[in-house]
Amino acid sequence: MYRNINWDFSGAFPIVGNPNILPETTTSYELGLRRQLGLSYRLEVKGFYKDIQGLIDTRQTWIQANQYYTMHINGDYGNVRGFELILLRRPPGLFFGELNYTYSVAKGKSSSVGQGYITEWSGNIVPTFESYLEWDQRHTFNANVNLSYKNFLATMAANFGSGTRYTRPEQGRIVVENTETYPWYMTSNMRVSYKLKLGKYNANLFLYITNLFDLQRFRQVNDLNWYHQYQQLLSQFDSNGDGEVTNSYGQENFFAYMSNVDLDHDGKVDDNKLYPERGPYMHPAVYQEGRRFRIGITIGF
Ligand SMILES: [Ca+2]
Ligand SMILES: [Ca+2]
Repeated sequence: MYRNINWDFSGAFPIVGNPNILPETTTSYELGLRRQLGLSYRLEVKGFYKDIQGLIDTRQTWIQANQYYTMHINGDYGNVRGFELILLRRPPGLFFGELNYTYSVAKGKSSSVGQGYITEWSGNIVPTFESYLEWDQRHTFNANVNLSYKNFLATMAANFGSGTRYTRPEQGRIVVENTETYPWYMTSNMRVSYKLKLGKYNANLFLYITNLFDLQRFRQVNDLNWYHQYQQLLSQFDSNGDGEVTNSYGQENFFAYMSNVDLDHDGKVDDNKLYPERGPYMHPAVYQEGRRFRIGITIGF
């Protein structure tokens, strides 16, 4: 808001604040239904609709033909809608915990405060139509389940999210944002503990496992252009969508695909095209950390 309040235009692509800027306004509606099922279960269904007006973006103002500045304005709007299902089981009992699922769609004109600025700075045209917002994510599912028996407690927490959005690279000057999706992502942790007495002390023996299913998923890629190129190529040739192109769709199709992805001619898809998320030089750090075990004991005095 008060950024560059002295209107200093000495740098390239100056950007100034706007003390007249209004707060973003959100109108949200939520309709929910909560139902008790027996003594220990509860089911909740919620629908939500949220309109965000006056999302802050930037606009260019031209002083002379070769000089302009960029100012923050209340330019954009967004809209989030969806529903949520929650199933809860209270302790005590052998099993207790919570499951929840959310379906949501987020659309609007700009995902972040700087997006318009970056778009104009790179010489592109700011779109005047709606697209998916960067944080649009269709499905999320969370589970937190406990198993409790005598001195023994096991807790599992898992979060699943369908793919988040990215913008297709190299679209020319009119950029349609966030039409593409990354694959789904999941985290899963488990903690198992056993309470015991050590003399007069209370002790807790535990095993903590992160990435329980040892998944190799990613939420970002090393080189977006590279990733998008080979992902597109695969979906173009892989008619059954299992991630592989084989001879069974016809040799012509197979060879056309291989001529793009087997550049060392060893008959196999090159690694950097088989795992395009790792980029041309096979960057290893795009994935989530592998499964890990930690064992420990806590003693209470
Ligand atoms: Ca296939
Ligand atoms: Ca090869």
